[in-house]
Amino acid sequence: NGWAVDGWALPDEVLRDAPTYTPKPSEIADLELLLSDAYTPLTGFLGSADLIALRRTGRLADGTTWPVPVTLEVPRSLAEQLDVTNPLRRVLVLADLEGAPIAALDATEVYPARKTTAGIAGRVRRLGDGGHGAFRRMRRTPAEVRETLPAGRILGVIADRPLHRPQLAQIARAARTLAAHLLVLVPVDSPGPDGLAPEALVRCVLAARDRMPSSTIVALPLPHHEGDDIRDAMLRTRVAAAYGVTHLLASSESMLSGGGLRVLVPRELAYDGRDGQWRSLDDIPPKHRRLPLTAAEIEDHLDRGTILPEWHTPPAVARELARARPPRRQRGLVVFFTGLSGSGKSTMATGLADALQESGERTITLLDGDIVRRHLSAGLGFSAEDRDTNIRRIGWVAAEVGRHGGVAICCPIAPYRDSRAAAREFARNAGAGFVLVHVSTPLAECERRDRKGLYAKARAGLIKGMTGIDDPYEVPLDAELTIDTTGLSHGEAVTTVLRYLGSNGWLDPR
Ligand code: PPS
Repeated sequence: NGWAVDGWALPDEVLRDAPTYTPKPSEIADLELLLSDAYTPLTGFLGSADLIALRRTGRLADGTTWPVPVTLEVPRSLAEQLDVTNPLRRVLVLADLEGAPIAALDATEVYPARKTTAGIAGRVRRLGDGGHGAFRRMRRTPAEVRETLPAGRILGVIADRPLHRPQLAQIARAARTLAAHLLVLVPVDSPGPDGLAPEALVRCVLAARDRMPSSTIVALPLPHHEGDDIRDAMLRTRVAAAYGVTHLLASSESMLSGGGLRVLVPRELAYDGRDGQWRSLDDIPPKHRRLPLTAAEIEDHLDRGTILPEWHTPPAVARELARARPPRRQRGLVVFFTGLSGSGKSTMATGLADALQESGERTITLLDGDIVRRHLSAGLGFSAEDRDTNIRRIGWVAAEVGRHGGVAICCPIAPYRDSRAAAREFARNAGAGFVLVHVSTPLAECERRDRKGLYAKARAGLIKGMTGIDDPYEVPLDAELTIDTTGLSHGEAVTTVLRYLGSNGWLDPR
């Protein structure tokens, strides 16, 4: 088996002629971990026999325990280009988001996955030099890391959130008790649970470094596998073990020992007001005891722009966090109006933009329907696919505005939940806020207004696919604000939005 050894022969023509595919981000993260051997003993994406065995028994077909399905799904049309019986025609090149090759996959099985996709199983081998990207130098393979670790116990910490004093105290205690070297693994796959960009998380962890015992810090893409936190936790444990961790500080209760590694559930610590030390809750009389801030309390400090208190967070960490999550009144924001044609979204969006231009507190980009369809989405029509593309484009541009601290105001019909969810996700990944305003004016009222005469035409059958008449509008279930403009004046509708933004900290209080 030429694959297992470094000298897997891959003639240049095979690579040149092989189809190229860019997997989705979580699959790329899996791929990186496969290539670095962090998923040992896995060497590639799983096939149907392993997936069936895994579902039934929690083990692969050969009996190896393994927590999560590690799979690759591609469009069926692409899978059809591969011939798994021919070693020269079964190679698929996997590329990053920019199209640069990351790996070659030697497909040994193609199996049906969803309606329009197929799963591809097979070993992977790295192509190229491992790529670039922020903090790339911190992305080291398990073998590289293990080589630099001292002999003896290795205390592992998975830092998917910044480390504040309570966590730092737990780490210091555990390292002291075990006489262990510390290995901090920082997941940098996607924004963490609190919406912090991966680079910002790394900066926050590095900012706490001088408060830790002697340590090794490694960044790695730990993907999230949908719908199963326990199995994800088990996978994290496996990966930590591959990196040489002997004792892992649990970051969630679902972490279990296994794979030759012990999971330590740390004691709950509190701040002792008498001497400023962090110690076990039970050792501090209640009136001197301060509990660690919850994630929500930390978020709230950041949203308001109040400095995290020094008893809780080292100032260097607080500074990095404040830079990464500026107060809401300065943070980028996407205000996304959705609703039927004639519901009043454009009018409200324009009114909001005008009000903010007048106060001068924010820079505004108005992504108005007309402008968008004339420039950004020129050539798109009103098919389901075109509408989806239109909304994703708007969402992407809006998120970029938000990334740079601006306010983007959008007002397309945006009839589909999935496209709106994508827009929300873009904003989140850019570190911007997202406020969905459902302009819920009923169809009857929109039709009565019928400023452009489109409803009349649609009723007469002169135009097809009019939203609300013969094309669906999926009512949002996740709107931050719902406004029916029936009987509301222009000013009242805009004031409602301004009040919402003001009372949630996105604007100076009004
Ligand atoms: S979408 O679905 O979000 O991509 O639509 P959007 O970009 O907002 O464009 C909606 C405007 O295009 C006009 N128009 C139609 N709307 C709905 N259905 C059909 N078939 C259609 N054909 C043209 C309509 O004037 C919409 O403008 P607004 O401002 O919403 O009234």
